[in-house]
Amino acid sequence: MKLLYAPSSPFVRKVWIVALELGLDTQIERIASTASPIKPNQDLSSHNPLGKLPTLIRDDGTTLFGSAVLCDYLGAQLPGNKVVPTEGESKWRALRDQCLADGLLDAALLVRYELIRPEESRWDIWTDGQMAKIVAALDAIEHDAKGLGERVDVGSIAIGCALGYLDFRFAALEWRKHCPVTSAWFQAFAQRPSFTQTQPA
Ligand SMILES: N[C@@H](CCC(=O)N[C@@H](CS)C(=O)NCC(=O)O)C(=O)O
Repeated sequence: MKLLYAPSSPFVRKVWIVALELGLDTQIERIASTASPIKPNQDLSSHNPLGKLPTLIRDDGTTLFGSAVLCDYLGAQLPGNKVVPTEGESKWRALRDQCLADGLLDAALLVRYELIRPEESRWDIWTDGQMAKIVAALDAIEHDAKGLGERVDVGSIAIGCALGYLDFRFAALEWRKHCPVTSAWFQAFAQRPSFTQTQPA
């Protein structure tokens, strides 16, 4: 399998951490790529019509995209694993947390993409609306943070990647000040080798 990736992408990071935690990383060749909403990458678009990363090229040449789909696909290679749970309440908890963290990241990327615009075309109300979504997602994460505990599943991994991205691109937000329980959890979780090896660059 080949994973088209960019080292700064939090969605790529989530997929790669899932691969590392499942021990599937050795079966995946990583190919550096680029993605931009305004400068289409023809090679990437030939594999993924949305032109987004991550994109996975399977051994038979077919492609998968959408980081949640890729995590599901990797999980399906090792039935019964706990990283991508497929049954019971642990499945819904992991999927919900992944959706929450991915939504936070979608809002964060929209804020970043707003900065691509010429200054006179930027719209503060739009940016404020996306920032409000980030804060609301953080509130929800903090509300349930005690439940994160020792969990290492696609939901807690997604939350870790979202927090790591805020540290990387939104340090001024100082999310730890508002989220003490999450902050304590993240301090320990971020020590995992899968996290330290995938620091955004
Ligand atoms: N929902 C997608 C989001 C992926 C995404 O937005 N990736 C960014 C890089 S972090 C990208 O490719 N952006 C290029 C674009 O929006 O055209 C997923 O979960 O994979």
